[in-house]
Amino acid sequence: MQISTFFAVLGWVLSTVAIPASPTVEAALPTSTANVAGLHALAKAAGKLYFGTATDNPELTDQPYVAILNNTQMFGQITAANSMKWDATEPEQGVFTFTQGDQIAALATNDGRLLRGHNCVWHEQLPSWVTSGTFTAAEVTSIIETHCSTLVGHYKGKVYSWDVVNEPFNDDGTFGQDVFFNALGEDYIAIALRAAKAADPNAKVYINDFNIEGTGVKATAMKNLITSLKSQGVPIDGVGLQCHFIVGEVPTTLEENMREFAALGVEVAITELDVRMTLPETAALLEQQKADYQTVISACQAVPQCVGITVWDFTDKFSWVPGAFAGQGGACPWDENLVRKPAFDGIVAGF
Ligand code: 9MR
Repeated sequence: MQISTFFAVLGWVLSTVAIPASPTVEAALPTSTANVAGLHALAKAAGKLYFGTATDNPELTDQPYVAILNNTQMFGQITAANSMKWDATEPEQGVFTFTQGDQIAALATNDGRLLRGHNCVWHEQLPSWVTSGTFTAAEVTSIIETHCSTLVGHYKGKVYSWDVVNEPFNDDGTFGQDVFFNALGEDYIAIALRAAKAADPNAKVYINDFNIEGTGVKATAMKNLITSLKSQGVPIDGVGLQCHFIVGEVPTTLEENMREFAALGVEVAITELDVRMTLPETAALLEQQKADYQTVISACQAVPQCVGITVWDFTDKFSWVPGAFAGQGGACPWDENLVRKPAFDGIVAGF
């Protein structure tokens, strides 16, 4: 056999034989080909305030990761994935710890980047003193006010926007039953927003949720809440669309929905973008994921009130997805080896 024929046959065999998952196959998957200075630079050039990422304290010992994170052309905004949450910041009543949150804040502010605060009031990641205490409505009010004003006050002047209330709704558009709602009904939302705004009047106060990215009952519930808050004079500056999507399932009404939010007089941000898939990754899945990322960026691009986009960490190495959904992953624009995926090019194309 001629040597060229041999290689042609070998190439055919390699391209047709299903090889079990291994580093060899991963290396054969398509990667990014875009040659750009950075995603934040593109976002700015496109008129947006930022392209950013979530990050977490344990990740900051990973030097190759940090090198990408600290590229201010790539990421112009940072969110703490965990270290500004209630369990991290007020583990005992009245005892506040900001060391971990400050480390994330410094990453942003030392480099002149924007910081999103995440979050003041949420039914998850609460310390047990909040969830297992027996409190009157007046006490819960005071607990919310103390937490929000101390947390937001600590970061006063450093935060572009706060997710003051996180995930208040069930998927059917009813309010989640948590320690706050059970004591105060939906009034807890206004209490938190007012306390946060008073603590840092220059920070935008947001409500952030998932499954409100497309039109539907949950998005309608959020719109009704925003309308109601505005009619009562409660501060509300923005709505965060988390955008934890599944490959091939980006809502077709994303742009229309963002316009409807904007029409209420609030800004919109994409706060926690990732696009997960059932593993293993394949070339076809990565191509669809690229298209999905592009769809999301394009929708934000089309709506002037969409101020920016945050990915919920940029690498599969540190994604929350595999820990939350068995057998799923691959959700981020960089792979586990910090190699840019086609999804990166989807983001570039979206701008
Ligand atoms: O990324 C966060 C992960 O490390 C935590 O274990 C998890 C706990 O619920 O929270 C993750 O972040 C969530 C965010 O705060 C709110 N929206 C959903 C995110 C993914 O769960």
